Amino acid sequence: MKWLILVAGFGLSLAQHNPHLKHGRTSIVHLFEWRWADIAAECERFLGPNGFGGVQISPPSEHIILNNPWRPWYQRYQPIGYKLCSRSGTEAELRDMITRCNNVGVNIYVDAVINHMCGSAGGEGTHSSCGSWFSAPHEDFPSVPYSSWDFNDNKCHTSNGEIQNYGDANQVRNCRLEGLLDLALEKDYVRGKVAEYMNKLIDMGVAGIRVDACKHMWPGDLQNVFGRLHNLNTKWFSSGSRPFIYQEVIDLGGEAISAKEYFHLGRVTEFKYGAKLGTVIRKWNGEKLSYTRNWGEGWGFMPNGDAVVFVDNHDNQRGSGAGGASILTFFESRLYKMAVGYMLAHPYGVTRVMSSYRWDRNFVNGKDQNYWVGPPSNSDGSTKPVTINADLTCGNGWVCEHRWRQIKNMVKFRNVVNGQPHSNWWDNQSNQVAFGRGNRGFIIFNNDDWDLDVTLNTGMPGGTYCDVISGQKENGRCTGKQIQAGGDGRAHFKISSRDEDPFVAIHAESKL
Ligand code: QV4
Ligand code: CA
Repeated sequence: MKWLILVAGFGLSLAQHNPHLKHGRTSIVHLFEWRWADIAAECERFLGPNGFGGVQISPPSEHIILNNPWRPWYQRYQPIGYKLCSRSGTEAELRDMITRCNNVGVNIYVDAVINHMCGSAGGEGTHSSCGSWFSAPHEDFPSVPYSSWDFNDNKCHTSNGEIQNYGDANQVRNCRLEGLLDLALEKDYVRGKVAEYMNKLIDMGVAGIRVDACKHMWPGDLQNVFGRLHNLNTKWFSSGSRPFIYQEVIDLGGEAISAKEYFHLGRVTEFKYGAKLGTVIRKWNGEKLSYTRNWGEGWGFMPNGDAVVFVDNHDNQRGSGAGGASILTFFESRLYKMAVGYMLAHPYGVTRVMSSYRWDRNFVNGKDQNYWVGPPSNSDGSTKPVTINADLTCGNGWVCEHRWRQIKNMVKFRNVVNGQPHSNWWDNQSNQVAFGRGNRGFIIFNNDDWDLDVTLNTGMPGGTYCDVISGQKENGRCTGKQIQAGGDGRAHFKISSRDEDPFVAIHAESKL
């Protein structure tokens, strides 16, 4: 009996850790600031056919509209209410997107901003994405409705009501983050409104939620809210499925609040992952790829079953959030592709791929003055559509890292090797390393300044394989390098340190 209760409790706490990915898919892509109509089309024409498991969307809730600076991306992290019209589109477009993506086996994960509403200096009026009236100075948001009773002002004891010291857990959770009006999630009423918002989305068919700014909310309050959530819509998910929860908590160590306080509620973003991987690939601080033999928990990362991992996110790719200068982004594409390739080949964590838009960086004293710049937009502030060029790259200022051949093919690699162990490790005690995933895949990197020339046991069945980095298998032929594995699984690899992409990856389905 005791044992049964234990098992039941364990099952309950792990339920929200499952992303419910379909058809053996393994990765999520963050289509940052994309319009719902473009995401729907991308699910059907690209993500479904290429084995992507899900999309993290930008916050769908009604948000403030800011003029100074002009229409920054971060206005969407300042909610005005829970109506579903946003810079990405209308509620009808959102619903259409969820339906169409689900119908091709691609899940939708919502970015939910529930710690706060807009900033205290947000003014009063109808400058909001659905046109709802609100008053920041009076903490009045009639479209929810929330009034000043629903905010934390009395619980915060700093001089100006702001978080001043991240060493004090009470401040971090009860005071304002950058002036953002802090919701009193201890109140049954507030919890009910937040859960109602999330349940509307769950009923529409989303598979889970990225919960923004969890460090700034008490785990007990979150537990209450998550406990109120419906099971996933049985039109697309098996009955009894709990929504996938992944919580944004930045924990690089040294603060009052640590990620592990949230593990029982769902997964947590592992920010050490991208910060360390960037440091290793850049060879900073004496780091070497050969030191990553025990990558994952061996590097002090959170337990595998609790982690969501990524090379960069929408904050740290523009220098805020966590990780600092070591974070790799599309701006340094050669190193970036290696980092994403490493992440997708390695078994640790649920992987999230970033997909960005371009902006002009302008560093002054190490800070990008243009970090605020919003998505490609027309003069009326509406977001430009994602156009697709003849070579399948994106136009109109959209980077579409997820469409880069090397990244797209590594997303597939991860699906093909899913469930296989990390195996057949090799390194040169410097920056040349290789590892396999059982007998289903093998990858090898040369991040040294000299050429790699080595014969290794890949663990793969004998045959000719197509490298999915320099090319790919198309109509049974290989457009890139070919790798011969003998009957004993041994194969010869040569990678020049000057190659466009100094790594090679083969898998069971790239066999010719
Ligand atoms: C300014 C001043 C304040 C002042 C305030 C009021 O800086 O000192 O009190 O005016 O007058 C924007 C502006 C910020 C402004 C604030 C309120 O950048 O200068 O404060 O609005 O008007 C994003 C952006 C923020 C942005 C916010 C809201 O990154 O710059 O603030 O959206 O628009 C921590 C957290 C972590 C967080 C990370 C960035 O622990 O949770 O910082 N990450 C998430 C999201 C992130 C988002 C938020 C949280 C907030 O990923 O994108 O912040 O929702 O580490
Ligand atoms: Ca808070």
